[in-house]
Amino acid sequence: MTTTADIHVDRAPGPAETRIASYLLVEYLERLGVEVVFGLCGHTVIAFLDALGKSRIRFVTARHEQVAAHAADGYARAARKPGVLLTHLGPGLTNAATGVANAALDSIPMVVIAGDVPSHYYGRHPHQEVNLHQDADQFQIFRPFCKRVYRVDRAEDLPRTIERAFHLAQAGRPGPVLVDVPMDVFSADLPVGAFHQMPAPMARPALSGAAAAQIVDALAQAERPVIYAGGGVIAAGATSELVALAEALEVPVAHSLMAKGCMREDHPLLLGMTGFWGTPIGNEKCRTADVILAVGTRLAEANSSSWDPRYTFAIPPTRLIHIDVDPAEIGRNFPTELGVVADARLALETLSTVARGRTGRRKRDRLRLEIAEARRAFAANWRDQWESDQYPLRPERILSELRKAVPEDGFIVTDVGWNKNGVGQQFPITVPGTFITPSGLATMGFGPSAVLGVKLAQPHRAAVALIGDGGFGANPSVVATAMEAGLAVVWVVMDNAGFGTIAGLEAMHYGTDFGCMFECDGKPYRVDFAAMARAMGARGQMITAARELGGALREALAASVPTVIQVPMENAPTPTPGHWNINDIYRKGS
Ligand SMILES: Cc1ncc(C[n+]2csc(CCOP(=O)(O)OP(=O)(O)O)c2C)c(N)n1
Repeated sequence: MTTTADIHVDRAPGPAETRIASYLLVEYLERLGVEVVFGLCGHTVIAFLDALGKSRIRFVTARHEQVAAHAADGYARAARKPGVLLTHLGPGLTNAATGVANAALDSIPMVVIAGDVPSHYYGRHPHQEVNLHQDADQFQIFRPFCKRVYRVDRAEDLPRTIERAFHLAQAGRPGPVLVDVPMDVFSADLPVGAFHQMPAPMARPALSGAAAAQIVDALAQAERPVIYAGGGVIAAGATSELVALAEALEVPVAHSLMAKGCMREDHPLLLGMTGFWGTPIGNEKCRTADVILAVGTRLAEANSSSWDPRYTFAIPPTRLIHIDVDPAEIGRNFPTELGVVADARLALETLSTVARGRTGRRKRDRLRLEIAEARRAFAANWRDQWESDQYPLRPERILSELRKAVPEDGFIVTDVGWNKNGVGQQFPITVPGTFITPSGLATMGFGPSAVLGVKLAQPHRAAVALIGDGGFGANPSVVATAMEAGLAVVWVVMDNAGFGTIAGLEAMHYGTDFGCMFECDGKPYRVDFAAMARAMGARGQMITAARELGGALREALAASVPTVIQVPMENAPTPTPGHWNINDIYRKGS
């Protein structure tokens, strides 16, 4: 008698042998090295979930698809591999859209697998389908921000489409790809060998020797050169190459928000962040540079002071050399003397090798001293605040306690608001990749969720989300998800009882904070997030004096369950050495 065991032992599959697509798909994901899928269920994806449940892949179920998407984004940043997100159709997909768009604008590799209505209902407008103006149209919702949106209309296209998705999410400039799968496709039969094609190993584009020599010449001969690093430098793992180039030619380094951590905070050639919330020396050195080498950056508005030549970049007369993996980034906002499409690590590696072999460059004897003095002078603005005992706390005191408590290799994940702007400007980061922030879309609600993925990717390192009460309130269900997933993350809620950054902006221009503060019966309204965390089974502590914060942080970092630390805070603005031209637009009427 033939047993089932006999069938599976040492037998090559016959040509007609088939299995259900979702089981083959999950095995393929395992072979791709996928270790975790983030998502939320729906009737369109339970065939896939059954297969996931029988696999080695972990499934982290969130209570809102935006949380799952940000967690997948955080995971991708900390694990340095694509995040994988699973969503139901219609409302699941639209809920996820913000999180996926956030990943897209920060060039984070992600594959989104979404269930859809059965393919044979095409044109009949079934339950939960997005179809108002086109039939079977839900995947189009992701079109403006995904590198590709695929709808799989035939089961036999699923293997090829998934392979394309993983290839495209990582190739060139990384980003999300959507694979929209009608639910009958998950349950269709496919030949057992259908998922045979793996994504091709890719050699990244390098810098030619001639271009490298030209760039090193320009930097060496310049009187006031600057290297301007963007998030592409961190994403490409190019920070040691960046430091090597800067040191070989004695060129100072300024950076975007996304590139914070590209050089140790105490490196004598580091100018800091540029733009509206940047540092005065960063803005000044960039504005007065004769040559700027920009690498892996969009030269985005916030970091470029709205491209106004009076503040951060005056190009021309500054000559710009721009290296980016995406040709679309080159020459968009500034005239560019030389554009190079290359991987940041390969380019900086070649440049540093050429630079080290070069003799003769302009002397820049006073440079390190000048940087040290300027950075000291700017830091003097908040030195007292770092020690301040006031209650509600000064935001700077929160930063200083955090810096003391979190190990250098711990992750600081921010949201938007004082947390992002203050950390970008004032918080020392020494290990590349430990600062994680939503830059391009600047999504309120990113930080509390992204930290889940970060901790999952690096379970042995500290992971702290520094966020406002607005950002935390956007989706407090993250605490329940962390409990279920066993993730001992820490949320530090900077609580100013409102959307403080916008309240401050409105107060500055209109003398009111209407619509920006949390109020109940005309009084400030504070949610007790610490008590809420305890109700969810997590730890929660409300800080009642500045001196409590350090101990609370250390206990939270040592705990094996997640902790919310709520810190009542003064709504004080972050210093703004740069410019944002929205401030020229507001007009007050009667
Ligand atoms: C989803 C989303 N909605 C609105 C905004 C606009 N916005 C930018 S900062 C901010 C306030 C954030 O408040 P909070 O999290 O409490 O931080 P704070 O500004 O008080 O430091 C808002 C609403 C945004 N960035 N994202």
